[in-house]
Order: sequence, then C-alpha cells, then structure tokens
Amino acid sequence: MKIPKVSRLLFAVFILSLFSQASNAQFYFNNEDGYRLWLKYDAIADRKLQKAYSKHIGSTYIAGESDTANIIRQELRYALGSMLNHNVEFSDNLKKNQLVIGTPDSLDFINRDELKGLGDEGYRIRSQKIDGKNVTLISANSDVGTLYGTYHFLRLLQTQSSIDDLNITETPKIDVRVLNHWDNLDRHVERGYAGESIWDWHKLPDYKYQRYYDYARANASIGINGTVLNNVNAAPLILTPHYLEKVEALATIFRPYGLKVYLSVKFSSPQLIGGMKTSDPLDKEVQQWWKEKADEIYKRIPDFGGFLVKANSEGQPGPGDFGRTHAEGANMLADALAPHGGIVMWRAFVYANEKNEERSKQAYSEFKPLDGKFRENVLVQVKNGPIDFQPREPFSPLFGATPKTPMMMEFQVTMEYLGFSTHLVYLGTMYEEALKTDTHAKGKGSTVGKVVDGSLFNNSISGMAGVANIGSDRNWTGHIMLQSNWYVFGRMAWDHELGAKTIADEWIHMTLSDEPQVVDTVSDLMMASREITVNYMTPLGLHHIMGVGHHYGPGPWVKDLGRDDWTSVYYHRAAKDGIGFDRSPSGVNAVAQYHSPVRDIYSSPETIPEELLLWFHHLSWDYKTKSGRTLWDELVHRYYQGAEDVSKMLTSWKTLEGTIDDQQFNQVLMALQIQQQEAYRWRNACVLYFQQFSQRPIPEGLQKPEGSLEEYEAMRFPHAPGQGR
Ligand code: GCV
Repeated sequence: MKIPKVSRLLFAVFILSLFSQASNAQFYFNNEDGYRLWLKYDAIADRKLQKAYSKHIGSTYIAGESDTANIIRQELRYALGSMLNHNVEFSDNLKKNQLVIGTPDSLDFINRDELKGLGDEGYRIRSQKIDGKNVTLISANSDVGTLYGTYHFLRLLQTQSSIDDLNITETPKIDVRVLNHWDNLDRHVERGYAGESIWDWHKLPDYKYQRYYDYARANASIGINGTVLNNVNAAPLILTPHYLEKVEALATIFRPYGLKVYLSVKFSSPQLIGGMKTSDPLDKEVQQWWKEKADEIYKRIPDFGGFLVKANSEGQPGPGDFGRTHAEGANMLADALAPHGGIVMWRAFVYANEKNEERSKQAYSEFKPLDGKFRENVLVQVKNGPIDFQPREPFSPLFGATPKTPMMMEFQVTMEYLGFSTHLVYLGTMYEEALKTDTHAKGKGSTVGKVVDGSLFNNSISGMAGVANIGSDRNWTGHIMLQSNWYVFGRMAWDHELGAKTIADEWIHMTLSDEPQVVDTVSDLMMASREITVNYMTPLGLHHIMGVGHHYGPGPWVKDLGRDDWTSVYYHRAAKDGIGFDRSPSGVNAVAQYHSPVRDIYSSPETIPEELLLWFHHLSWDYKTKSGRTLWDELVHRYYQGAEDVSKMLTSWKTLEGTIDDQQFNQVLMALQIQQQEAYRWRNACVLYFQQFSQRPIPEGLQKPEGSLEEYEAMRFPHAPGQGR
C-alpha cells in the first residue's frame, strides 16, 4: 500500500513532537557510549600535527603472516586511518618514510643481537635509516613483542607526542601480568559492579562475541598477558570436559594477543568431580589425578598459564583439611603443571577463626615459615594490605619477608570497598603508594615494587594480579572513569615505576579529550580522588567499617556476626577511652612483622604516618594530632573535608559540560551526584556513631550532621550487586 505524502509528513511531525515533548528524555545520536575504551583513535584535530605524523608514516610494512601480524595490520588500518584521516598504504617492501614492523625471523635486516635482553615481550621503536631510507622500525623477538610495540607507537600518536628521533626500548618489569575475574559460571560476578560476567559460558564454545576479541585487544594494548577466567571461590565444574572446551575457545581467541588463560581451581576437585575419596596432596592417586587433569588441559590449550588457588580461606577447602601445609598443596599442583611450563598462583589471603591470632597477622604467620619450601613454579599471591583491599592499608608485611619465594601482588581493580561503580576513585595513586613503600627488607630502597618485580631477591619469576572491574555493561566498567583503573593496572604491571599522574594523563588524552583544560581538570580530579574517598570513608587509618555483606556504605555499628573479625567494632575499637586498634608492641604487636626501621616508625603514634595512625594505635580522643587538633576534632574534620571535596569534584566536573562528549559527561555527572550523597552519608553516619563514644561536640565552625544515627543504621540495600553466593 502506498502511503500518501501528506500522511508521511504528518507521521514525521508526530515523531519529532514526541522528541520535543520528552523534555526530560535524553537522546544521544552517535555519542560515545564508552565501548571503545582508550582505543578510540579519534582524528587528530591539530592539522599540523596530523600532517607531521603522516609524513613519518607514508606507508606501513608489516612483515609476517601470523595471526598477530594480521591483528597489527587491522589495528593500524583502523587507528591510522582514523587518526590521520586517510587510508594508509600497506606495502610489502621497504620504502622511505615508512612504519616498519617485524622480528628477526620475518625481516632479515633486523639484527637479532640488537634485541638481546628484550625477551619474548620487549620491543624497540627507533627512527633509523635502512638501505638509505628513513623509517620508524618497531622490532621485537616475537610477534607479541611487535604488537606491544605497535600499541606503544599508537599511544604516542594518541597522546600527541613527538615521533621524531624515536629511540625506545621497553621490557616488562613483571613477568605474569594477569587479571583475576571473580566470575561465576552462572555469570554472577562476585564483587562485580558492571553487569554480568562477560563470559557467556552457556553459548561458548560456538558463539564468540566480538567483545571477547575487544577484551583481548584492550589488554594487549596495556601489556596484560594473562587472565584468570573464573572466581577464586571456584566451581569444580570448570575442570570438566564440558567447560574445558569453552575455556579452549576463549584461549584460542586470546592467543594472538599474547593473553594466556589461567583457571581458579577448587582444591577438593578430585573428590568433587573425580570420584576420589580424598584430595590429600600427599596421596599418590590424588597427585596422579591432577597430573592427568593438567595433561588433559594442555592437550587442548598448549600455552595454558596455570592455576590460581584460594585454599583454606573463607570456607574454601585446602591442604589444611588433610593436615598438610600450603606448600604441600601448592607443590602438588606445581608438579602437575611443571612439565608443561605452567605456574601456580597460591593466594596468601588466609585467616581462620581457630588460630586465635589477630587477623592482620595471620597470612605472615602462615607463609613466612614456608619460605624456601615452594617449587620454582609457585608464586604466592598477596593482597596489597594485610586485611582486605581497604581504602587505605599499610603494605602487607609478607612483601620483603620471603627472599626465596616470589610474592605476587594482588590489587583490587573492582571497587568492593570504594563505592562500587558510582564513586569516582582513581586507583593509580593507591597502587603507586603501595609499590613505592620501602620495606627496608635489604636496607633502604627495598621497595614493595622491587620485591614484586623480583629484583630485590633475584627471584626467577614475578607477577601482579588485578581483580577485574569488567562486566557486560556497554562501557565495560559501569562508570567510564573507572576504565582508568583497568588501564592503570595494566600499565603499572608493565612498569611499576611509571607514575600514577603520567598514566592518568595518558588515559585522559586517549579516552576523553586532548583539550588542555579538560586534561588538567580531569587529571586533578583523578589524582585527588582516592585521598578524598579515604577521608569520607576511613580517615586516619580506620578500616573495615563498611556495611555488612554487600560492603556498600558505612557500617561502623556492625557487630555480632559469625566471627569477630568480620565485624566493624573489632577493627575500630571505639570506646569511651578512645579509638583505634593497638597493633603496637603494647597491643597485638603486628608491627613486629615489619623490618626495622618500619617497625619502629609504626610502633609509635608520634612517628607513624598519620594516615595509618588508628590502624596501629588505640588513642585517647584528646590525643594531639599533627594539625594541633584533638584526635576527635581531626577525625571529624577529615570526614567533613572528604564530603566537601566530593561536592568540589562535582562542581569541577560541571565545568566540562560541552567540552567532552555529552553522554560521557552526563554519566559521570549522575555518578558524582550519587557519590556526593554517599559521601555525606558516610560522614554523618560515622561522625554520629563515633560521637556516642567520644561524647564531644562537633568542632566549631562545622554544621551538625543531618539525620539521626538510628536512621542511618536502619538503611538497607536489598539486592546490592556483587555479593558472594
Ligand atoms: C572472592 C573478600 C571479598 C570476597 C572475596 C575474598 C577473597 O573477603 O569480600 O568476596 O572472595 O575477599 O579475596 O577471596
């Protein structure tokens, strides 16, 4: 049927009127939804610069026919075409003004000797003359090295850096740079705040989402070389053929990007899926079961990375169930993996009620005596602090305590204790703080970073893990700004000496804008954000005072749970006489686990950095802090400062309207508004709660907190995301 012209016109007017009536609706056409992450490759606005780059990259010559070489071709076609605004010629011979990429195997003019020391992942980027032609050469010992070099080169363009006279040599400081997905097989993500798991196990192995490729690409672009696909609270089913086939499909997608697949395994798998009577690591049949399981996995996935294990922790089974040590458990798995080159990442996040030892001390007590008892292919994976990813913790004393055992860093990228995915908290400053802290294990300069990268004790392997904040949300991380935490984790795992600020600026250029005003405003926000959050959540070394179960929002009143060290009152110890946990020599003496002089500095409230004061000391409300205020006044001031600073963040973000993409602007704006409410809730709830004990007034000049303590205590968050199941 032919619709008359006038009817079509009326219909169009009707549709348009719908749009104009919907005054409160938002329509974004062709806006940035965050999917492209930091790999947007928008056209370079500065025409002069664009021209200068084009001059250097008249054409490209990418040697080799491997899958990785083809990925490089695709990436360059897309990236250069878009940034430089023209189709880039792909040639198969050397020309002047060319970007040349290859390995000694694919290009005979690349001298193998010149790449010595670069290993399998390092690369060189040099402006040089070959056969009288000026070229930019990206060379490496392996295809994956050239891929990393390509992303580095593209980053130079994305950040509008000079590509004249390049002479860059890069090798990763850390060997194993992995994401840990706490993803269950039913797609629920434990402590995940960005939708469901990106792994659609049901549709695998046949249905391969584009997102899997884009995930691998994003990781390769920042040097992440491994991914643990499933939750450390592991389902034994992952080791059955049904699931291994699916794991194999993902491994095949990831391989050309240099991304190895690892699995979390349940220690009792021999019993749960193997029909065995025991999972005792010293039992020969159990050992054989794991050997056969490893063989089965490697048959499917020849470059399989290895196992991650949470054992005898929070109800998970482990060698302790059979009277064996963590080393005996880890070594059994290590022996099964060793013939194939696999590794075991054995977590040190263990604490048990029966031990009757203060929780922050338990991991050290358990693992320090085992130093030297682990196989060479075992790394012990330690959370950055001794409790559990709190907004601020001192470094775990295990860093620097075990010269013969590589200690692998575990950072949390997802924000379990930092406001989920509505609080803007850039974690670069937190990672930097942890990695730069001096353990003094071998005298001054023995930083945590040097323990982790293996250089302090000359370990043969090193690693860093990040608990991923990635989910099925279109923008991957729930909040666009939190993509920066995935980014900074990767960049610091590659080179932990890169500063948080350098990385933040890089990310802003690549993701949001090149405008100096935008870069400066956002960079300032990001750099201040973690300290601001510490102030409105847990200032002065307070910790573990969040809502029970979901861990969202304040809960300093939490008590009477299954075990004391799950409650808040255990950690803050607020009472009439003061506040804080005495972990000094007069208390539980956790400071003794640190090397001198750290131990001595932490032992006294006068010398400890004030940020950690109440972590290690119980002090009277009238204790004089560095500002000259009493402890009570200082505590309240910090809570107020933190909340007020979130309002300032919001004001500052608003100045960006119109300078960045509307959709990105609005998403962050909405999240900041939630963060503001939450910051004031933290402030009010905590100040009112602690005031019951301090019995002191709100310091002069500060308004009384709104609401009553009862109201705050009564707040509930049913179905808050991310809880353990
Ligand atoms: C995966 C904390 C979290 C748990 C997590 C555990 C761990 O306790 O709340 O969800 O479990 O750490 O790191 O194993």
